[in-house]
Amino acid sequence: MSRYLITSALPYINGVKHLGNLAGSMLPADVCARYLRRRGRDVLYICATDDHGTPAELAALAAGKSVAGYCREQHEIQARMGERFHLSYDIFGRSSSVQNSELTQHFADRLIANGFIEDRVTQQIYSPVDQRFLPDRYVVGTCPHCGFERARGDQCENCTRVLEPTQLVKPRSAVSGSADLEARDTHNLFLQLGKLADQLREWIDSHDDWPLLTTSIARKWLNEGLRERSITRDLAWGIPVNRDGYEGKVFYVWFDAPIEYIGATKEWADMDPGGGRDWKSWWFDAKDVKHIQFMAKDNIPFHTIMWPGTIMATEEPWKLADFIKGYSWLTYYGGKFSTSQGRGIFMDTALELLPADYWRWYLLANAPETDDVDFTWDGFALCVNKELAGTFGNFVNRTLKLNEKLFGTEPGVSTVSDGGVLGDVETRLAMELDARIATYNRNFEEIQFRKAAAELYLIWQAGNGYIQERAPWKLIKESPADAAMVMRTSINLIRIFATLAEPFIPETSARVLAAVQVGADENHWFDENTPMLAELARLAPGRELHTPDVLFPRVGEEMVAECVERFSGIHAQNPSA
Ligand code: B3M
Ligand code: ZN
Repeated sequence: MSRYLITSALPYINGVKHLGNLAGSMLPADVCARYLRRRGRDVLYICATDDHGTPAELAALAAGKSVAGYCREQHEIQARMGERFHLSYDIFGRSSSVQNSELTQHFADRLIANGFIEDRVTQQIYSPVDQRFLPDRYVVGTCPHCGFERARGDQCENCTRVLEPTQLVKPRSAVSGSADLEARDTHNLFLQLGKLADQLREWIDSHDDWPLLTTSIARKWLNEGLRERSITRDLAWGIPVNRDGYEGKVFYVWFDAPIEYIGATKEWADMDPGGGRDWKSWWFDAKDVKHIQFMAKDNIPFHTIMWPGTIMATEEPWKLADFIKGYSWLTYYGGKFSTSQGRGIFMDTALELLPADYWRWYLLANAPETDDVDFTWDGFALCVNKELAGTFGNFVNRTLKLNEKLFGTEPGVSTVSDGGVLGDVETRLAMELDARIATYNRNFEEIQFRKAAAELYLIWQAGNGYIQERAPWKLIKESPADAAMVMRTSINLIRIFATLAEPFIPETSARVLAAVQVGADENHWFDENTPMLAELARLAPGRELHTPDVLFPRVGEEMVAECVERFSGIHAQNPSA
């Protein structure tokens, strides 16, 4: 049986992430990990902060802190935020760890030994006003391809083309805004990606099951021709290059960041006091491992070209991705979520407004899987009010309240009652569940979580349809035994719905299972082979039930209006933040 290695793109260290970051990487990776664990598979879910890069350096400077200290603090903040969103990482590591530093040196050594690295003198932009070399992304100007005026020197955010800062029209420093820039000679290590082009193309071609978004971006890069890419920088913050003549240089953040997938696995192993965790077995010659990566589309070039190219150039059997799931953008009222402009909703403020499950559900049920998806507060309220409050929440609360009314023992407590046998309506319901749950599982296996969420919603709806059709509040007068059976069936549906919902809304799922007193021993997943008719009678008469408070209070018009106003992005900040 395969083991599953799941990674989500590593969030940059500087600042709390916005919902767009969450939607395109950490959240779907979490759902994937949760589903696979429920299926009894051996799963390792890796994430970490991407600690290096100039944004971290500049943010620390602005905060008047040492970069290392700043990163330590920010890591804590992001780790706590992940917990509060119930992201079930096995490790949330740091790319500035010793483990990653050692691995990065190893990778670079292999690349050099295997002849894929060239030392090259280039001209680098130097800013006399800032008294430093400016990394590519800190030179901004007009994109030569699409005319976007705030293109960065490494990549145009608008057309996603990769750039060199010298290609920009009207370049200026992003640090000071100074247009007084000069080119100075420096030398750096360059990875000769061109030598790997055939091997990379073959690898991409061998994965025709990948999303089109992923393969089309990879092919666009291959078709444009792969140029040498520098893997070191003239900077202070980063992993130092341990070679004579490279003093004052560090590895490029995008060189060491993907290596941290492995580095974090080593951090995970090193944290185990028993020493029983074998990090290498997940990555090196790991033929039994299925490696699934999640990321937003701007990260796809690095994961389909640069990172696999680096692995290939080591000529060692490091694990390549088996599946790369890319996501389009979540936009905010048609524009980008912007950290720098404080536009949109960030993980911390989101949780001040509503519990994590509201956000998890919305972001997964509306994931930008093929096209961009636009967040609006109206759209958000409509979705959670209809699907969470009106369907799942409503079914659970209404069923348990009714059971209390019909078979209650004391306020808030009732029992599963005895009497009656499953009839035709229940058989039909079970058949519908059999079919839908098969689809639901297939959606997960195919990494189509948006489709899975849509299916789950239909499953929940079947519950409301059932209780409406059977109307136990009327049935109780004609046939108390049948009413008891319908209520028992509905309570079993609650358990089924909550179990199935766990990958999406784990907090509520646990709450509901606790209300119907389903403990870990009884909490098994439903697969393609589970006969659902038997599951409809699983929770037997006599079980005590606790009616929970309303699971999902509705998001009202007032809150929508307030949020539209509050999160319009008027809080302009320092562009480095
Ligand atoms: N930190 C970019 C991002 O957060 C980058 C991903 C690294 S994955 C190895 O979107
Ligand atoms: Zn452009």
